Amino acid sequence: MGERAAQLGWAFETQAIHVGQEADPATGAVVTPISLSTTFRQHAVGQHQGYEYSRSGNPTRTALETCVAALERAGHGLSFASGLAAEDNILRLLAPGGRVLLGNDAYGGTFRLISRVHTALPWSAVDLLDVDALAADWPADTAMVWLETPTNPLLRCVDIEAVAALAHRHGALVVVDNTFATPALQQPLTLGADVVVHSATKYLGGHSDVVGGFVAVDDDSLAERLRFTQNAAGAVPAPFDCYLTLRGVKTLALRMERHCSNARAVVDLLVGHPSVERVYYPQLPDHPGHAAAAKQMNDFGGMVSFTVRGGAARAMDIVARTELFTLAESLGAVESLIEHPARMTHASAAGSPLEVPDNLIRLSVGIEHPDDLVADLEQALGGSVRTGRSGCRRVAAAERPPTGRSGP
Ligand code: P1T
Repeated sequence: MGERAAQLGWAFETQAIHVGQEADPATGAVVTPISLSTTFRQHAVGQHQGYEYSRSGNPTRTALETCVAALERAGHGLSFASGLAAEDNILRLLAPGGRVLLGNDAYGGTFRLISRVHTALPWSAVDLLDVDALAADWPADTAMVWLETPTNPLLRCVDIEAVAALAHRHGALVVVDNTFATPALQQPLTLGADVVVHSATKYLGGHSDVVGGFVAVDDDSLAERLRFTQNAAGAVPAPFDCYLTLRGVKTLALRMERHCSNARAVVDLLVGHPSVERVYYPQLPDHPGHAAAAKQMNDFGGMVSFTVRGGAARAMDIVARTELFTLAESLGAVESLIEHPARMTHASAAGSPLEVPDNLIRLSVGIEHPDDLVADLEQALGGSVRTGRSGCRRVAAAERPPTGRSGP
C-alpha cells in the first residue's frame, strides 16, 4: 500500500512508465516479461502465488491493468480482448429491462452491440449536451447512461460532471467511453463517472498493431462483478497483446501532445477552406460542447471531422485522394488516417438516430510532421488555397489549455 501510495504521487508521465512495471524479481528484467504460461503451479490445492489459470489472471495482464488503472485514477482495471468485449462485459451488469441512455452520436459498433445484441435492454438515443431537457424527460427505467466525449465521429463534448450528477439522482450508472480523450487529457472517474471504458486498440496501444479493450472502476463491488463476468465469459486479451498495449501506454502523454498540436494545424487549414462546409473540433469556440471540453480536458485531442461541399460523392473522392493520410477504419495511432464514417465505421447506424451526415470525413491526425499532413490534405481538397498558413482563423495560442503534466 505504501508503494502504491508513492506511485500515485508521481505525475502521469512517470506513472505511465513505471506503475505495475517494477523490474522482474526473478531476473531483474526492466521490461515486463510476456508470461505465456496458461497455468500456474499450486503448492497445495488453492495455495499459489496469485495466479491459477491465465483466463482468470496473467502477470503481463496485471502489469497493464495496474498501470492504466492508475492513469485513470481508478482502484481497479480490467483489460479485454477488444473494446467491444469490454463494452459487452459492462452491459452484462444490467438486469433485463434496464434502459440504456446512449448519446445520439457514438461509435456505430457500440450502437450495434446495445441495439442488436443486448436486446433485453431497452435503449434511447438522447442529446447528452442538453442536460436540462434530459432532466425534464428522464425515462424512469434508466439503469445506465453511456456516453462518449468527445463523441465518434462528431466530437461533441458532454459535461461529465453534470450528466453524472443527474444520473446519480436517479440511481443510474454512468459509463464514459474515454477512447478519444485518453486519460492523458481527461479522467472521467474524477468527474463522477462510475465506469471508464476504452478501445485500447486506439491511443492506448497507439501503433495500429493490437486490438484491445479496457475497463476502469473505483468501486470494489463493481470491480468484483466485472471480474466475475470476464472470467466466466472469457473475453481476455493475450499476454502479447497486453505487452504491446503497455509498451504503447509508456509514450501516451508525449504522443497526445503531438496529436493535439497536429490537429490544430489541420484545423487551421480546414476552417474557411472553400471545399469545407463545417469543421468539427472541440477547441473551436462554436463547437457543440466546447465549454465542457475546455473545463474537463487538458487539451482537445487528435481527432478532426469535417463536412465537405458537394455531398457524399465529393467526400468519397477526397478520402481516396490523400497520399499520407491512409484511407482506413480505426484511429489513435502514430500514422494519420482518413475515413468516410457513413459508409465505413458508422454504416451500422444508418437509418437510426445515430446516423451521420454522408458528406462527413473523419481524420485521425497522427504524429507525422504537421507540414506534410497539411500539404497532403491541401492537395486532396483540390487546391492551391492555403487558408491556414495565410492566417485564416488560426486558433489563437491564448485559447489553448496547458498541456503536459496532468498529474494527480
Ligand atoms: O474496435 P474495438 O477495440 O472493439 O473498440 C470499439 C470501439 C469502442 N469505442 C469507441 C469510441 C471506438 O471508436 C471503437 C472502435 N472504433 C473504430 C474502429 C473506429 O474506427 O471508429
